Amino acid sequence: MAQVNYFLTEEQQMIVDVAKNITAEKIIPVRASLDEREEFPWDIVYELARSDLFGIYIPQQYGGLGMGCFEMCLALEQLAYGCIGVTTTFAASALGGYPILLFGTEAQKEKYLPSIASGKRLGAFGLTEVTAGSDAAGIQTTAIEDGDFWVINGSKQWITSGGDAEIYTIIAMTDPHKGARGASAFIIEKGDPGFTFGKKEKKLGLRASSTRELFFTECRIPKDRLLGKRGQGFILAMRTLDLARPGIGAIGVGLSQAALDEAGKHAKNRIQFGQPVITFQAVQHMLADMAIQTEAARALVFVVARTIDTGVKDISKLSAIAKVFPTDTAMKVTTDAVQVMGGFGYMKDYPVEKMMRDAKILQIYEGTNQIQRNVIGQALNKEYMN
Ligand code: COS
Repeated sequence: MAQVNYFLTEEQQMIVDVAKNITAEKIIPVRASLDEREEFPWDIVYELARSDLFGIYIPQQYGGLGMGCFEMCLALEQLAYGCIGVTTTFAASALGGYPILLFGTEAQKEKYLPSIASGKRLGAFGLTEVTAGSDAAGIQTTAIEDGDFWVINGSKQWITSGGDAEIYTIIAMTDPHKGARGASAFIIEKGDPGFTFGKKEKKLGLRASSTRELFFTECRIPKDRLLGKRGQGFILAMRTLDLARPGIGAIGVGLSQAALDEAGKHAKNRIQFGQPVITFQAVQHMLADMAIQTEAARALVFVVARTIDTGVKDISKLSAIAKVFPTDTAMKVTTDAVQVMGGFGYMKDYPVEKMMRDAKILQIYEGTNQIQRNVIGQALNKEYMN
């Protein structure tokens, strides 16, 4: 049966093959136990590090592979086919790396990017707080200049890889009276004085990924840890998320494909009324819709990622579109996979119940799908005014 041809180069096909092998050999065999025990996947992190995948988007001069958003999406889809908890650990490191790549000085890039590219140190991104999530400008963590230092006070909530990552890009208010324009970004290292972590959160899904609070109590960091200009923190966060959101779409595609494959194989083997349930039109139509949506989501993510890699400006709308559709699709497809498998689907003996639990976060993190629709709506509003 013909498959869609995405015309990958040899290098891109290699990324797919490497990620696919890691998924088959290292992720799928342990995903249920990582989920059950809420275990951080260090062995898989080391494997990903050995494979050079952490450096896909990082220029070669800083130890990376010098590729882009599209190749990240290729890898993320393949890894998500196995487990999106593990994949989120991988993606979150890039979320910590992108701001340094986009806004870092030469010295900051040289200091931090090689260890993120090699996977020796994991990156993380800290924006969300008790008072700020969707309202990214509502943060209350402060950074005050004190001689040659910045002194940071406050906390960050639900930070992926919090406590396990070593390099954090965080946003704090340097000029609170200026609102969004009073926010600045900083690089924080694990071990900085006054920087501590909360307990590991217990979650519905994504249980292989660690999530903790970050606490800053008179946390003193050298002046040169300011990332970008003072007051540029909000824009830095928005541009980082613009670059990362198609990757979340790609995770949705991988997860949808995995759920579809599980449901399809099961429907072929499950006999009811004397015949495989896949021969019933009711089941076929569900599988058909799952296949249509998954392929459409993949095509969308790939074409948006490739467009971003051409260097176009103002990608917020495209990036939001590439996050919303595949992640809404993942929620629908995983739910339908459970339905196709019936009682089996609901049992922990089969992987689709985990897939359905995991899918929910995709509609929430890196900007809820309601916020994405706001971003798209506001862009349309601007476009139609002209
Ligand atoms: N790129 C560059 N600049 C951007 C931008 C983007 N993607 N989005 C907004 N800006 C600029 C605006 O142009 C505006 O600049 P001016 O002050 O010069 O006019 C400034 O930033 C403020 O923008 P806006 O008024 O639109 O900000 P809002 O507070 O209304 O917030 C949303 C906009 C809701 C889109 C933003 O807060 C958001 O993305 N929230 C979700 C954050 C998120 O993803 N959280 C999840 C946790 S992080 S993993």
